Amino acid sequence: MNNFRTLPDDFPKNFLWGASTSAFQVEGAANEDGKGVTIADLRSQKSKYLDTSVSVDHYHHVVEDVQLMADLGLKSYRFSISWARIFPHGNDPEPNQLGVDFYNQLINELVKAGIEPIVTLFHFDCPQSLVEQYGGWANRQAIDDYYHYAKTVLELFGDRVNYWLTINEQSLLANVPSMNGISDSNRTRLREKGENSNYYMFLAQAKVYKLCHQMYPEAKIGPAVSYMTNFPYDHTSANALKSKSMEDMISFIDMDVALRGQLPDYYLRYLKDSGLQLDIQEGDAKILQSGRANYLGLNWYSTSIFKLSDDESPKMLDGVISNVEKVSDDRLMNSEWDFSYDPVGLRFALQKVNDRFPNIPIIITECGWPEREELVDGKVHDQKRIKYLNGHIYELRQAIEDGVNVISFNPWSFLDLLSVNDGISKRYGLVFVDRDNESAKELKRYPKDSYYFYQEVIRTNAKNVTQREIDN
Ligand code: BGP
Repeated sequence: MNNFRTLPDDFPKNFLWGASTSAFQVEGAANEDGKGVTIADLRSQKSKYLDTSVSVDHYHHVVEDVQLMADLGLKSYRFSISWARIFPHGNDPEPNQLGVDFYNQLINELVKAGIEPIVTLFHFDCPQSLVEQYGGWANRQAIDDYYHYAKTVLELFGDRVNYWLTINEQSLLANVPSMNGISDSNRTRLREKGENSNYYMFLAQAKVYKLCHQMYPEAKIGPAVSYMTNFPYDHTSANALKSKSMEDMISFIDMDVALRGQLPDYYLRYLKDSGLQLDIQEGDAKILQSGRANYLGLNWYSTSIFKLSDDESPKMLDGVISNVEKVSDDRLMNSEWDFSYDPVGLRFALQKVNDRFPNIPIIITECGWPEREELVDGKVHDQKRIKYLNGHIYELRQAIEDGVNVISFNPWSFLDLLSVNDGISKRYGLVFVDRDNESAKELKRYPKDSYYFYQEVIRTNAKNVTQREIDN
């Protein structure tokens, strides 16, 4: 008798081909229908590009946008709920009905079109009021307020949502505390606040994992983790170790806590070496242990090469990563924004995750290629994005055939949107939105060439992706 499992030989029939966005990056209507101000709103106002007030106005184009998704053939759509649209101050006694109505409309339109909603609860947009009230995530109180918000959202929409993501790219929020509205003039105190916000976010999520399993035993819930695959500059052990420890601190930490229910040793060592104290209280360990994720969302874009540097000043994030220098590799196709095209890196990354957590279900929650683009006669010939998609889908199939349990692929982004720091000229969309940093114009939507390429991927379950490389 053969007891070995049979490896899959292609994408499964029920594979969820999707696309991804987040609330503040697409919705607009930042001050409409009772929504409260968020940190993302304030950060965008300080940017030299455009702010969140209109963005690409998905709030008022929701029916049209879901129709475009349906025409594309999407099986899933990953988006986020704006906490401050549900609770304008983050912790109001009652939810804001108009905000609830908006997400009901969106979710109902998706369900009607046969598109599975994949919902992120918190994507870089902490309600500003929580920062004013008590310092936001730098305070333990945020655990209860996030829990209350998540519970409300699970109650409101859980009958139609099977996939939940608790926090998007927590490690980024922890290491760049200003993204959560956390500040301090003293650098060490700022890092300590950042690490405590990290700890509180772990505790808050553990409580929400547990709650979700109780409320909806069939649902899947997990973190959306930023996964940058790092390669050492050379084969010296010192560079290899540095590159590994960066991956641990930026990516695996969020997976390890979510799936193993405890703080990993490499993180405790980092805290000790940096002289940073966590606000650990009795009962915390039990909370982390008793609430675990049951799948992973991975945001994966590209690979990077790092080299140890003699310069002590932090070269990456806000202090965690020091003595390191990013080295560009001219052998790869690079974008203006320092993204490299390295699809085999995705397969490699997925194998590593699967080695660490065998057979864990994985959703690729982001993966995408930025370009400056212009509309010519109503068309956008985004050949590089097609090359990017083709290469990554090709390698995704390899990973699935390796035995990695990938169940869904959601490229970033469904439509052009507000990038975190670079306005709308850094476009990722399958659908072009006719606006620029200066003017909202008419916000008309135009499917790009990549939209039609991806439509064929979905229609054929990727049978059109036969070559590792296509020309750009
Ligand atoms: C991820 C974020 C997204 C998205 C993407 C692209 O880190 O989860 O929100 O913006 O990166 O980054 P950027 O907007 O900086 O180009």
